[in-house]
Amino acid sequence: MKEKIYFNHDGGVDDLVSLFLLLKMDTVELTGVSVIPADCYLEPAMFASRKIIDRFGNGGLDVAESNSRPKNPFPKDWRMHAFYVDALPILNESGKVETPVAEKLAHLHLAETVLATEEKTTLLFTGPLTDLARALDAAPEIEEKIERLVWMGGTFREAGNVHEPEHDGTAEWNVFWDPEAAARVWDSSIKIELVALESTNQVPLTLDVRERWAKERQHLGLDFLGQCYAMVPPLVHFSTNSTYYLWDVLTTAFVGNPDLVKVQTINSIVHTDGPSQGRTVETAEGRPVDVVYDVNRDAFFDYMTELAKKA
Ligand code: AGV
Ligand code: CA
Repeated sequence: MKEKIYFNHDGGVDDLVSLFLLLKMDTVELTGVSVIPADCYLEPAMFASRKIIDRFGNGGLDVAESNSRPKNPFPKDWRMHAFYVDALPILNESGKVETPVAEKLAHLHLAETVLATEEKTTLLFTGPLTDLARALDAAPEIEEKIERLVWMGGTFREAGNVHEPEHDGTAEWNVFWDPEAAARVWDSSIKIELVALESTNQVPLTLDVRERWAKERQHLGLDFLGQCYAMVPPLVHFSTNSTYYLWDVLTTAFVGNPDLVKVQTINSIVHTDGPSQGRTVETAEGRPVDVVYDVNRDAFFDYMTELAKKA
């Protein structure tokens, strides 16, 4: 039987590529999709999501909008990426958008979908956890119907990826955007599987990967990957604040193929205030989370490339 997945994302290039790849996995069934305006603007991210489902899915889905708000907003330049994906000719060939916008807001859509699904649901989150925290407050009964949460978020290294005034650089962005939401989910009994910077640092966007997709662009899905990853800066000489990694795609690939990575259980807490807000810290008093800390880089790129070829 196929694993039931609910996907909440925040409209970045790798979030939208993740949606595409989920639609191509035959081991999973997407039960719902929602979009939070964190590392994106909501309107283009909603359109892009609906068009990706139209083009690469089999219908039957709607997409819910979140009205969640940040504690620490993302930089505008990064949020613009959703406009570029939404405008790709591959997604606009038909001239229409069929996948509907859901009537309910994202957190209520999540709760409703989880409760309406007979089996337990795996939650896949590739943006902040705000909608899950709100769903748990609005409908605590969903907790026992959640199989696990797979989240791109956090790090236990010294260096996070937040380089902002009044911060010490120890946080990962998806936690930093809404640290209280992460702490709320840490307080629940949900099994948490974290794809943290430890592993995503091992999958930067590099030129050899781009060249590989370019060479085989006669495959529609690889052309789509190539177009999407043309929008963001690769790692060439050294990593900067804007260097792009395949953060969310690794998280999504982990759901489809757990053999790609290594996992270790760590007891942790989330800092919600001060210059380290959004930092995840290992401590014996913390709650257990399963941390993906290592990945077979070549096997990962092979896996996602083969999946995309199915389009
Ligand atoms: O921290 C990684 C998260 C992932 O969910 N996002 C991007 C991925 O979708 C935020 C982010 C960190 N650095 C970035 C980000 C960058 N250089 N460009 C865009 N987004
Ligand atoms: Ca994201």
